[in-house]
Amino acid sequence: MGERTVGVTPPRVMTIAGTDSGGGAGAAADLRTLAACGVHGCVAVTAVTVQNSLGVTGVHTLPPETVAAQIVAVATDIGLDAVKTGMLATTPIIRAIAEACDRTGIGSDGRTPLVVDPVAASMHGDPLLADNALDAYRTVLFPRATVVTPNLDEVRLLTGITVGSYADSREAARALHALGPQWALVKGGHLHDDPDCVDVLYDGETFLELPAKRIDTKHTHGGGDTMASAITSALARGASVPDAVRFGKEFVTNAVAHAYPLGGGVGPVSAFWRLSGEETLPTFGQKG
Ligand code: PXL
Repeated sequence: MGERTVGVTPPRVMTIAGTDSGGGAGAAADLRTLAACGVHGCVAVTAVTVQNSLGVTGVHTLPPETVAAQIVAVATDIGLDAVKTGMLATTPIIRAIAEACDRTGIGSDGRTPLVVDPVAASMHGDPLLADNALDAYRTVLFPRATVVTPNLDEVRLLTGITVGSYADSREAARALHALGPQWALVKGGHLHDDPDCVDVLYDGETFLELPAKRIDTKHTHGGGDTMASAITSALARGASVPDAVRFGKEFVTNAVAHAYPLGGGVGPVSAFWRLSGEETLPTFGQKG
């Protein structure tokens, strides 16, 4: 009795992301997913969004040097086993992140894996990225990425390719890979005619097609963030990129299946599916 116990440090993951005041997407979705995947989540905040289930009504970006300082402070003390980017907002922020990654061994030099989810807009179409920042993604961040994970809208913005078939997905994966990441993942979730949601993963040599059954729900807020975070957690555990992507795909498919309504608009996918059931939680006579 009275003995102190010290736990085992889990793998450490940083998300470089914006906040969503509604708690559906961005850093909140990332941290929920990282917790559900059993890794320690750290955050470098890039921007604060004023947001609820109906959309984004304001964005306040942080100074690029504050974003970079968060990365360096964590990497040089706590250490990081994998890093993920989400909403990065502006070209100066992207440049500052790249510099901080180079200083701390994050990215394609092979030390700490870097997952780049090139967030451009909310699912309501609200812009989360300056127009001129697409080029910074292409030329600054993609060459440093272990894997990039755009959805089809982001694919179109980044490559000019409108994907309507698997052949288009492969062409887009080739175009994305040519920008320098080790792997390109073209997600099929936005290909609404496809009952299989096939994602295409490409390393410059081989295409892997990853299907998952489409789940019929409008509540998919934070789905991309959740998938990329689950992928990042697996990389932090030492998974290969194909295994990490398979894990992320299964994780987000379950999260979409457990999505819940919130507010009057679009609800979030739920990383809670991974946690043990309610019977293990204490009851406090709570309402509802
Ligand atoms: O899901 C993409 C995303 C990422 N980050 C923030 C967001 C959103 C979508 O709304 O608000 C902060």
